[in-house]
Amino acid sequence: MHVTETAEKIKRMEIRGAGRIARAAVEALVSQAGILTARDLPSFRKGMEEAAAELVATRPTAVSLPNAVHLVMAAMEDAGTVTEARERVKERGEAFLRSSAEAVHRIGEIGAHHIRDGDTVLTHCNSEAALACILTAHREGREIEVFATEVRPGNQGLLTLRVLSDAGIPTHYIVDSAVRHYMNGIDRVIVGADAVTVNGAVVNKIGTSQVALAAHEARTTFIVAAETYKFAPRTILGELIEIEERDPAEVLAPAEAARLPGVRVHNPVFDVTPAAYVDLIVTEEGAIPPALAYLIIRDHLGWSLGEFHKTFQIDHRDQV
Ligand code: RI2
Repeated sequence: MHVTETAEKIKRMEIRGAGRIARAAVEALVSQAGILTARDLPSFRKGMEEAAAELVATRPTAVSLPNAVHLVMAAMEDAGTVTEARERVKERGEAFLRSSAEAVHRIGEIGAHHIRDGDTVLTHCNSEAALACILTAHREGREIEVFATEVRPGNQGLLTLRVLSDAGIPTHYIVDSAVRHYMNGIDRVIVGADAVTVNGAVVNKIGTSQVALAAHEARTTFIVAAETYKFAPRTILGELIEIEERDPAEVLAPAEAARLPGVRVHNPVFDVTPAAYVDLIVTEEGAIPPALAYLIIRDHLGWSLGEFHKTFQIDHRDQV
């Protein structure tokens, strides 16, 4: 698929889910590298950079998107010719697609260990990483039931219901505001992530922090399933994750809103769950407490504070 078509689909959320968005962007970059006609390396790079910028600008919150795009673009760094650059983008892109799929599989295996026979699990939104844990536990023979939320306003809960129903897992469908009502009967909450910050806070679909709060109050284990490329390197520098605000029309029909002139409708689609409410983050490298988020950013994404200082030529003395 071409870059612009992919970008439009991501914006409209026809392609959605932090992992899927990253993979679609990488596929678009690989395809762009294949079709870009450039006489020399600088113009090839420029064409690729424009494509990367268009993809990254689609949605601001899921850090999987800039992380994956950065990884693929960095493959061109020491290419000497257009052919070489094209080849490297292709190789790196394909490697990312393979490792991203493997990561979900591995997260499923690791996360499933945290689901016991007889458990009732609650999930919010539609996360392939979180579902991988639930599906693996079910495949391994654990008898489980799942509560899945509706997820206003996008109703991504329906996507989750289809996956669970296809797998034959007994499932309960509830509106988002019913979470606390049921929480005492829930053994595990498992959700995905769009971003994990250096201090272990988790950015995920709006409502996740309320689910976490209810889980915390009920002493229910709260697990996040997130590939390492969802960890946000730039939060080391104190950068905040931008919370996407979508069209208010997704929340209240424009005709209805027009009759309510004094009312402003808000539609933030993500929220931040503090690390204190997160028991475990399951990555493909293993399950970690949120306090170890920096290690993932440093050891698996290759970004440390020193790296930032070099890359952005920050003078250490200015930082103190
Ligand atoms: P996986 C989604 O965002 C949800 O917030 C979900 O929990 C998260 O991405 C991670 O999804 P959106 O695109 O990568 O629906 O685990 O706004 O599939």
